[in-house]
Amino acid sequence: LAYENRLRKAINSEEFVPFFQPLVDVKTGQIASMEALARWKHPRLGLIGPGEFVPVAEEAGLIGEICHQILHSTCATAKKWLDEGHKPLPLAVNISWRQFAQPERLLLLMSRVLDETGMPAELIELELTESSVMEEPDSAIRTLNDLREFGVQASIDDFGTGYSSLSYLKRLPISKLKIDRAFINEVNHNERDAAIVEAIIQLARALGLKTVAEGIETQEQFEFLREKGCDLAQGFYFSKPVPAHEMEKMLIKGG
Ligand code: G
Ligand code: G
Ligand code: NA
Ligand code: MN
Repeated sequence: LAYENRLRKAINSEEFVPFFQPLVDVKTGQIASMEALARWKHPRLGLIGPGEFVPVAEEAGLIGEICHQILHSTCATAKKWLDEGHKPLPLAVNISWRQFAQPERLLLLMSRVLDETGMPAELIELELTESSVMEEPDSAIRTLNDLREFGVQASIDDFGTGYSSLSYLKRLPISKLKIDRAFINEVNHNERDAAIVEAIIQLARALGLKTVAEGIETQEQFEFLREKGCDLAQGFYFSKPVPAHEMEKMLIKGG
């Protein structure tokens, strides 16, 4: 309960901020999109990662408010970059399964934030885990179609670590599969991981989806993915998640 109360206080003092990590186009090496990752900027303890506070916030029913703060701040920042003449880039935001399970609230939140910030819906992409979507796939398809009507896209995060029904995967209105970094770690040394990554890329291609490889830390990993035809890559090899002002320095003006 103590932690829960501190979370409430932090929500009131707007201590949740997005960090940004670039996604690189494997063919051109250029930044092609960004992912917003929540951080709690604690006045005394410094930066706290989502691995610590997201599970507590979900349990306490506070994840919606934190998400609102992150989404609002992310969209306001991205809109500022657009207004300053930076190239429009898609922006991915993580959505917890708890929020995805309340589609009316999620749609309302999206429309409010888009109204408040003026951010074009077409540049927003929600990242969902396999379990968020596969728990109640028919309902997920409806929600994703509603979001799409709005202009908002979706992708499946950490693909390969949950369970996906292929018969539903082929029906999901999504645009990307993000290959979990667990398969990328040893991709140059473990033939099974290499085979899995290659198979995911081919599956995605057959379904008309783009692939993102997460957790790229070395040039060898990047080269493997380029050779196999992965579309986008993300990881410390390019950049760790950074505050907005550092992300802005990486963007190309007028590009
Ligand atoms: O940034 P980091 O590697 O610490 O993120 C850890 C986890 O927290 C990731 O799985 C990511 O999906 C999740 N996460 C990051 N930001 C958010 C957010 O704004 N909302 C939700 N629900 N999860 C997030
Ligand atoms: O679950 P999700 O994919 O949203 O998690 C993203 C998390 O992965 C972020 O918290 C980010 O800090 C972390 N991350 C991003 N790139 C790398 C990387 O190259 N290596 C490792 N170990 N973690 C990464
Ligand atoms: Na993510
Ligand atoms: Mn992921």
